[in-house]
Amino acid sequence: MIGRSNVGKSTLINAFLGRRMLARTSRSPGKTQTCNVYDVDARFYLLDLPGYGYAKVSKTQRAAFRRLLAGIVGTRRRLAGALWLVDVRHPPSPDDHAMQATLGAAGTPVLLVVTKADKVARGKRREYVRSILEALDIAESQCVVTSAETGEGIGDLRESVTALLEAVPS
Ligand SMILES: Nc1nc2c(ncn2[C@@H]2O[C@H](COP(=O)(O)OP(=O)(O)O)[C@@H](O)[C@H]2O)c(=O)[nH]1
Ligand SMILES: [Mg+2]
Repeated sequence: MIGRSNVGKSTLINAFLGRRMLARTSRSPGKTQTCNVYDVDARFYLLDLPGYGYAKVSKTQRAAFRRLLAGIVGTRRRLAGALWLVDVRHPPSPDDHAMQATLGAAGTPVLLVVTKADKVARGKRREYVRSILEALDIAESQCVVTSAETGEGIGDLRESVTALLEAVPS
């Protein structure tokens, strides 16, 4: 699971796992540079990567992040895919495009997870999501719209993750 700092990653992990305050939501974006690993029902591992795109991060930290990511998408076997989070309200940033290029180059299956759907009015939701999909050239079938606040899309996300796991060659 990967996304810009503050995109709602920790909150979504908690909603996904159905537990509260397991993944800590922090007030200091960009600080967590470790990869948290969750064993989900002994079925698969969910990797919680550090958020990217936060300005106040040192060059050393950036390099460490790139190595971590390269190790995960480049050499790990049986990686089912990347859950890539973007905030419904924000057009994709240069950092997002760079992340897409990295995942694409590695051939990692990507599921785009749009977060914080509750932050835009229902009537405008489709329009916001469509413009993100267009900017990233991603198909609707490769995308899940979620809100950890209301629980919207969390069931769909679980189903999409199951589909990714089932597609892993054994
Ligand atoms: N309204 C709303 N706020 C959210 C949602 N998910 C996360 N947030 C808020 O967004 C901020 C960043 O969330 P966090 O999970 O710490 O982001 P992270 O840096 O990506 O791990 C926090 O203030 C959360 O309460 C959501 O679905 N809806
Ligand atoms: Mg977090």
